Amino acid sequence: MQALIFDVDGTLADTESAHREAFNAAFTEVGLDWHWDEPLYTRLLDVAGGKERILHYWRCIEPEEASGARAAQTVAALHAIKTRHYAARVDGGTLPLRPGIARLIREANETGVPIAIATTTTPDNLDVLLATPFGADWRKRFAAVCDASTTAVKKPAPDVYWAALDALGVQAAHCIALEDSENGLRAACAAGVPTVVTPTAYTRHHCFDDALMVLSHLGDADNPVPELMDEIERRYVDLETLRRWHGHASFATACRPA
Ligand code: XBP
Ligand code: MG
Repeated sequence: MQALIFDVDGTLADTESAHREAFNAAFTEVGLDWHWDEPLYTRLLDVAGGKERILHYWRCIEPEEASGARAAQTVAALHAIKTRHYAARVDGGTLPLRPGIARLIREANETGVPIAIATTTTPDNLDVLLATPFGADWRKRFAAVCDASTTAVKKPAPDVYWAALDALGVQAAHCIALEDSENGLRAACAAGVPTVVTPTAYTRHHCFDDALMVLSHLGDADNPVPELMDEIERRYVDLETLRRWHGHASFATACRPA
C-alpha cells in the first residue's frame, strides 16, 4: 500500500446534517417553501453534488420550470447561498472529525505516506472543515485535493478518483480509499481502488458488498472500533492495519478467477 485517498463528507466528518440544514436555510432565505427533512435528504443523497441534488429535486417537483433556460443559473445562485450557510455552521471547528481521522492523517504525514482527497463537495467546504483541526495550511498535508472543481462528473463516476491517482502518481491497486457511501464506494471501485467504508446514519443502509472492510469508524486508542474488539493487538485502524488488509485484498484479487 503506497497511498491513501480520503472522501470528505461522511468520512472525514459526519457533515450531512449540517449540509441539510444549510440547504433548508438557503430555501428559506430566498422564499422557497421547500424543506428537506431527514428521510427525504437521505434519499436525495443518492445524487452526489449539491447543485445536482437541487436540480434533481426541482425537476421532480416542477419539471417545466426546472428545464428553463435560466435553471442552471438559478441552481448555482441557490447553491452559493447554501454554501454560505454551511460555512456559517461548520466554521470554527464546530463539526468534529470522525474517530481516527486526525490520527491516521498525522501518521501518514509523519511516515511519508502520501494522502489525497477525492470528494464531490465544493472547495470552500474543505477550508471551513479542515482549517480548525489542521490549521490554515491544512492543504500541505495532502499530495492532492480533488473536489467539485476538479471534475465535472460526480461520484459514482470514477473521475475524481482518477484525478487523485494521477496527482499521486500511484497505481489504483497500490492505494486504499476511505469512503462512507455507496456512491463513493462505486466511484473508488470503478477506479480500481480497494476501499474501507465507515458508513454514517445517512448511508448505513447502502450496499457495501465490494468494500475491503466496513467499520463503524476508524477508532482511536480510547475509542475502539466495535468490529475490531476481538483483535488482541490494536482495536483501531492505523497504517499497519490498512497495509495488512491491503495485502489480503491484493492476494484475493490475484486469486480471483479470470
Ligand atoms: C458528498 C456530496 C456533497 C455534499 C454537499 O460529498 O455528495 O454534494 O453532500 O456538498 P463526498 P456540496 O464525495 O465528500 O461524500 O453542496 O458542496 O456538493
Ligand atoms: Mg462521502
